[in-house]
Amino acid sequence: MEDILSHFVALLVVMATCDDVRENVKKYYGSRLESSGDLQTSAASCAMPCSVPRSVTEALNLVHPEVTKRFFGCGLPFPAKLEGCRVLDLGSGSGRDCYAFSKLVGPSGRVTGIDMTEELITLSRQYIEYHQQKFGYKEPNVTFVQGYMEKLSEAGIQNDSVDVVLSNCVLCLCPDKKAVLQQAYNVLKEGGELFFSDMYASKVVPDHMKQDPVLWGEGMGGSLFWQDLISLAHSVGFSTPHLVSASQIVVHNSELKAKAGDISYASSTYRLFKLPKGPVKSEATVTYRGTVADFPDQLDFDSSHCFKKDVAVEVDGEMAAILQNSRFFPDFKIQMLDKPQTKSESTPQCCHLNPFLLADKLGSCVKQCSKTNK
Ligand SMILES: C[S@@+](CC[C@H](N)C(=O)[O-])C[C@H]1O[C@@H](n2cnc3c(N)ncnc32)[C@H](O)[C@@H]1O
Ligand SMILES: *[C@@H]1O[C@H](CO)[C@@H](O)[C@H](O)[C@H]1NC(C)=O
Ligand SMILES: CC(=O)N[C@H]1CO[C@H](CO)[C@@H](O)[C@@H]1O
Repeated sequence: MEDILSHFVALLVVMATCDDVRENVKKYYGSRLESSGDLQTSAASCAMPCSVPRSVTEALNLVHPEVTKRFFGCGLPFPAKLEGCRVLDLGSGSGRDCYAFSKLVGPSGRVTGIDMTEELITLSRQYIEYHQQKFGYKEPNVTFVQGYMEKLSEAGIQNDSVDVVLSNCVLCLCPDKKAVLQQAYNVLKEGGELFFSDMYASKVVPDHMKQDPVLWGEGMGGSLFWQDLISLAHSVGFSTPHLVSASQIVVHNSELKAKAGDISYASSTYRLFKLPKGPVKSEATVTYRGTVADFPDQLDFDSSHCFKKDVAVEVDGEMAAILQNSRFFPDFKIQMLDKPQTKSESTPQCCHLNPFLLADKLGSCVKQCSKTNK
């Protein structure tokens, strides 16, 4: 492995333009890495949050082993209530998540995976019929498109056409993150969401680390400082990101660890909604009806909102707007309070959105997961 790495580094000159960065990433994932075990961090093995709905585990277990072998994600971007949804997976790779989504959206839903790396698109397409038969569908509901997620309309994805955009460890490889978020926002229908897992840094990653091709390929060079996601999301029109789950990433390779210095990394999943542009949002009292599949007693919406069935709770204006405008609308009784949004919720530190704090809190559970994955 060290051999492959140094050979790989020798092949590359300093990356200066976006195109160079992309070519580097294509090589890294298209031909250098044979399987997830070749990655230099624990990103892929620490992906499992503590409790995963059974339907998700079952869907993942049905995916063909050749597809799963080339899984390079760092999380589990599987929101509740995907049935019937039109979903788009940015940077779909070998297609593991897409095939699991294909099962979860059911025959009336549809899944599009987009990836720029030809080897991976070719690999993912080889298993379309296999999964169609496995899931008992009359026709396949999944397609794989080769293209760039910065240019979704060129790839044939229309504006306002997608219910849920998903992604697993891709934004950290991408130099222009704002462009990607903007594209995701444009193709989403109003009320739709971007639900994605990615790597984040505990502080802004300095430029010299971005120039290092292996650090970039591992996602360590291009990871966003987690707080920067919040301003980026707002700048393209999304609601404030809600933190769903997080775990620490362990860098195994000592050379890379030294290069990272005092920066630590976490893998985390956030959800961001495309809400109608409207007047001031009002707080509300909301009651979960217990109607979302897999969540009869409690809907774990994010790390700070777990809605218990038939228990009325007050939520802030943005959460109220999310429930009112998204696919979760039928699952809640919503009573608007005539109180304008109070400012107290959005402290500048955003502790409730910090993946490093959440990862510490969930620490014992992460250990369990890494044990079962070894
Ligand atoms: C770390 S891998 C993750 C793949 C997949 N999501 C998974 O979980 O296995 C990153 C993927 O993103 C793709 N990718 C990176 N930048 C991209 C871009 N700008 N447009 C499309 N695909 C991109 C790469 O080709 C690679 O397959
Ligand atoms: C999609 O929406 C964006 C933002 O409103 C707009 O700039 C762009 O032209 C639209 N693309 C197409 C193909 O209609
Ligand atoms: C992307 C894709 O092929 N979607 C198909 C999924 O299945 C439905 C119903 O069978 C088709 O209408 C879609 O075209």
